[in-house]
Amino acid sequence: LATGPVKSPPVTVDGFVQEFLSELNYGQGVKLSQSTINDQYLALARTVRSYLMAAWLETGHRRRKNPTKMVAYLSAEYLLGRQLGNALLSTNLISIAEQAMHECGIDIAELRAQEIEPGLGNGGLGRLAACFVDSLATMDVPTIGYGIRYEYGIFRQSFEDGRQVEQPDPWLRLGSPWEFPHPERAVTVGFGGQTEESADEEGRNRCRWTPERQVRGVPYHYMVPGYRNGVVNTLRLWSAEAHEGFDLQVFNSGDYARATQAQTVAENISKVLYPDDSTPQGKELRLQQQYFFVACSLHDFIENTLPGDFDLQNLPKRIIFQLNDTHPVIAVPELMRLLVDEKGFDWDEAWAITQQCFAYTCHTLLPEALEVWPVELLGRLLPRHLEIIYRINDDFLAQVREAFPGDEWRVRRMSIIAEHPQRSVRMAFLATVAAVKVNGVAALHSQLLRDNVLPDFAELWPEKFTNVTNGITPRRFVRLANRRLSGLVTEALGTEEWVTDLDLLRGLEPLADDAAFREQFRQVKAANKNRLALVLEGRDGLVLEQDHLIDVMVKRLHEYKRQSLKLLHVVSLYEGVRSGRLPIERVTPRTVLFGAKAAPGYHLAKETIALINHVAAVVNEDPIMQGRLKVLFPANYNVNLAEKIIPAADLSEQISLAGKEASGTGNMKFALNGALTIGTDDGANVEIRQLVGDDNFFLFGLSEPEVEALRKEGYVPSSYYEQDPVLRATLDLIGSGHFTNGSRHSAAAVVDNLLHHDPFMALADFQAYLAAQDRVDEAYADQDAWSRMAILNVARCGFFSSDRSMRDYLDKIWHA
Ligand code: 26Y
Repeated sequence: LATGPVKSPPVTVDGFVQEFLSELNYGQGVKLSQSTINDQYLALARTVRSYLMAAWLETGHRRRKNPTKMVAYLSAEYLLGRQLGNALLSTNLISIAEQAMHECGIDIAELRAQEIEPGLGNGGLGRLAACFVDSLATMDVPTIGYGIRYEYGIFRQSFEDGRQVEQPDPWLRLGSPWEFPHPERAVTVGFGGQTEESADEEGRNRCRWTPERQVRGVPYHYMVPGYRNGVVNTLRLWSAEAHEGFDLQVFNSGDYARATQAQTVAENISKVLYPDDSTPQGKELRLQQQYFFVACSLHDFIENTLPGDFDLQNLPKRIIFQLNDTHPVIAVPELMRLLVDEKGFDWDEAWAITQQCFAYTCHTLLPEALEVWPVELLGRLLPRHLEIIYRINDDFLAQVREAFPGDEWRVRRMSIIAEHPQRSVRMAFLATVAAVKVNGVAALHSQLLRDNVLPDFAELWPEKFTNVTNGITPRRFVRLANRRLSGLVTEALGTEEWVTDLDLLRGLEPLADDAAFREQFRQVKAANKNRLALVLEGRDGLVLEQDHLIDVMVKRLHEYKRQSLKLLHVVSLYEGVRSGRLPIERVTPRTVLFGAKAAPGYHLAKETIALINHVAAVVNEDPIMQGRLKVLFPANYNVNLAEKIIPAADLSEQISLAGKEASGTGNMKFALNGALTIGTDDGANVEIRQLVGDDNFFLFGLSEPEVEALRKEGYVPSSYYEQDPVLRATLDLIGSGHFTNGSRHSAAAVVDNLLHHDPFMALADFQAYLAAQDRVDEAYADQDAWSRMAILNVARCGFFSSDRSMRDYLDKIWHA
């Protein structure tokens, strides 16, 4: 084993060139002169990855020698983003690799652009998992990330006539140099079949599950490098394969389709990421995915990671399984099954162990987003697990009855089994019953989780509930994404330590009052806008006005996030100028940049996308705006585009209805890259505002208690339309078909919904939002004052490092 943290010599440019050429010649089998860009990309990736290999082996070796309590992060999604840049950063090889490629006559930027990002997640939850594993490696916490190696990640979005069209994302088509398959560590997973009881040798009743069919889970390992610390942790993603290839007899008889049918069915399990990130439709395949990866992961940890003679009584001393939302919660009955049915533990012993091995993070507040599985489906797919869930529920409800004698209403409310509208298993309840701790993802969210989502459980077990505010990795989202700001910060602080100790950004505070620093800070932003302009031009043929205020709303498209409110603001400006209400000189030159994917089955979200594109087309073409207002909507927002957009933003739109966004993490990325936030008192916005100060944050809108009060009172959206002439003119212009080629029809879905339903109260917040945007304009007019505010945002947001989130999990939950 190597002794150093990274493969040491040769780290000269010449040495690197030699290694690169050797990878090209002997790894790819091509000469430089004949090589394609993809050959070069693969050779560079392999060269860089070899510098992580020694550290990877060393980390594994060290952990086996000195076993401690590990963290197993169970997540159905990891939205990793491109790997090459991060590998270069963590090995400190950026500059050497750049020079080496230059000597070979290669533009390294072109190679980096060749990489297709693994889009194995939908949005915030998946990206959070990626940030967390980065921090855990950087902090040298023994961690293993478990998940699914989807063959197709989140769909690629394009627009046709402004409407979203989804294409598959074959991210593995050109091969990935970042994954290492380990078929020899494959695991078998069962589905369906029956259970039966029989007596064991000691005459005790034992249950046996005989699955009807089996699937093979093949692990693929990915490196998770720590930042320049010689640590590389493992992300283990499972791929589904047929248990026994195909049926040769049937194949030989000529029925090829039937011969490979079992194979197809098995492979479908890890074929594609579900693109819904809200309503958990009762999709059988999704439940299969969940059980598949969780069963593989538990088996892998217990049989392959623990030593052979390990006494499972001590399991809680060696592992904590963190449940990333309810998606992996079927792990709870699976661990019970392993302990009771396969390892011969008594029920009570097994439950005592299980209850110490799990912790649960909830990421939502929308009741409709809480996963439930119909009993009928669960019983068909996982009959033994359903029995186990019933028994867990019986024991749990007995506990409730004991704590609250005679309160049968409470018992019904708290039952893991819901009876209506159909008998189903409430996965969040199961998770809460099993977990050592239950946490929300921002202070407000954790409070509302206790008060509104799981109040009965919080009453029964107040000490079980806690908060860990989300964070983001400063490596990818500042150091990599914003090299210029990073350089400026390092120069100003005289150290690069901030990359792993983000609280050091506090040292920038005095510089907010330094005119020269403010000027440098503005130059950074200008250069980032320039880079974004080049990206958008090349990728989408869009022209970014670099002297505009860049106003950004990027996130999944959801009614509660209120992209439509942002759109109303845009149209109100345009309508104001057209109607003469608003003198054009009073419009701050502004580009509104949207990025958003809608779940393919989410009608209103897709209509909203189309409407934004229609408005963009008209506003951008109308000479009346004289280049003062532009709307850009590049398709296929993803991690890579985020890394280009966020550093260029002036204004960050975080405008969800208060009480609906659990945390948000984009909000943190913007603030740390020197954008100011216009936002509601929601999710982590609350904490951002507390930290940066009211003067450096544009707050608007109803508070969460006000939302509740208004709802109680009876919310009538049309009354705002009637009372506010600006809102009326704005909605009327959209409704008139002005943006939709005279067709009122295509705007109607959005307008009618706002006027007659508006469950997320966009109209109630409209006036306050416009007033806040006026404050933005006023502040932006004084560039020096604006820069001062932006610098203070950077200086005061060190708290939002995911390193701090990990410390919180370690202290409050894992004790690893
Ligand atoms: C079960 C399936 C339908 C499903 C799939 C994905 C359900 C939910 C999701 C994803 C949810 C998600 O991304 N939630 C976001 O988590 C972030 C990280 O905690 C939060 O910052 C953000 O507010 C929340 O919406």
